[in-house]
Amino acid sequence: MIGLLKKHRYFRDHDLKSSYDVVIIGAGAHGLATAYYLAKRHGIKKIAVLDRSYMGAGASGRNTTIIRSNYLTPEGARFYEASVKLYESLSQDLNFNMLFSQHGHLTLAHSDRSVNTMMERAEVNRLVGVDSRVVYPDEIKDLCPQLDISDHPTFPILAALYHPPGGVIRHDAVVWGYGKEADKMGVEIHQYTDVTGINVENGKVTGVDTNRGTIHCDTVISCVAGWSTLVCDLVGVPLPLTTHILQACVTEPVKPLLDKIIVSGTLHIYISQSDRGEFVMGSEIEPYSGYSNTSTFRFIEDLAMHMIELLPMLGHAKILRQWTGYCDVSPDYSPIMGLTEVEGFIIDAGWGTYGFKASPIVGFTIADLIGTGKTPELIQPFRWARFYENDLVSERGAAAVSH
Ligand code: PYC
Repeated sequence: MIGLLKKHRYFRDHDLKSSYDVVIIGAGAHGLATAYYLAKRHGIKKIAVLDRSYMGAGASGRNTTIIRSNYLTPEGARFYEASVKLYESLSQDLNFNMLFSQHGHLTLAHSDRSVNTMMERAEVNRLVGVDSRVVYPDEIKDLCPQLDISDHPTFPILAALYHPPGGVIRHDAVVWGYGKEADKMGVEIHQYTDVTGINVENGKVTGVDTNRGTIHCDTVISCVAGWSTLVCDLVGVPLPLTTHILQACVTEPVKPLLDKIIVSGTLHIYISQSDRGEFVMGSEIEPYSGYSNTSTFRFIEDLAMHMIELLPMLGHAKILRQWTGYCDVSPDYSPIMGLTEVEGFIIDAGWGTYGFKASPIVGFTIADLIGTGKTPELIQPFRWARFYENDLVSERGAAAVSH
């Protein structure tokens, strides 16, 4: 059994060494992408990626796989556009079929206020080169004949933000692809390795303590999504985040029916159909914060009620399974990335419900930050210091379904 466990299809097991150049905490898509780009672009190969669980166990392995860049702020739209571009060539770059399909993304507007927000997003998107525009019911009907555009729903559809490059990708494949290629370049992935302390001397990181021993290193990156506040507490870096649960579910697989991703902020829902035929559906974050992982019947009831109003044919679909994940929400609904007051300790946190779609560009830019010593322009707006420099990036209007 032990022998079997030591053989992984996409990466090798190693004894934990007493020192590395870089330690990355979290073997999800962000951590593995960072390791991959550090090795590939900067030749840094003495890297340990540590995870207290298995590779991809957290939000990377359980999300609704949506990729898009139609954000509200120029900073957000530019950043996610760079991520979409990396996703477009990821299957080739990692030699791994990611099942990426860019069928288009429609964010529905059911009130004059949200039509205005869609117009503002379309304008910002156009200015920074993101393909999106406002469309009205006749065109919405052509784009997605399954939607009920009549005045029967409680909240009829008035318009939508149409984002043609929006798509879905096989989330576990992103994790496996980055892990496999990072491993090939010498990166060590250590599963079931729990970081219990981060050591600092004279304001500089000197290493980490784990359940398997102490590691010496100059650079530690925290890529642990919903666990960020706990890891950052180990090093005394406070994060202005609250942790909430997000619920989602999938139906049984049916024939291909829906090729657009549909999002409604007013109804707090989003849906896409996977290549396997399942409808993948989710809602907004729960209003209470905490680390419960209990799925609720209320979520399924509310979601089904709203989904069926928009897409009546879903009334026949059976729910196969539901799950919950953790989301860290920052005061301005934008992530927090880059240097901290502790030299050598780098954060990648505050991803709300939109972290998975940022994985490639997070890895790319954090690797550049470490490799060159300079904060890349794309992530400068998301620095931790913005909270006391009064320089927020308010993404409330487009960060997730409910905002
Ligand atoms: O921000 O696109 C998004 C999203 C999809 C599911 C949750 N958030």
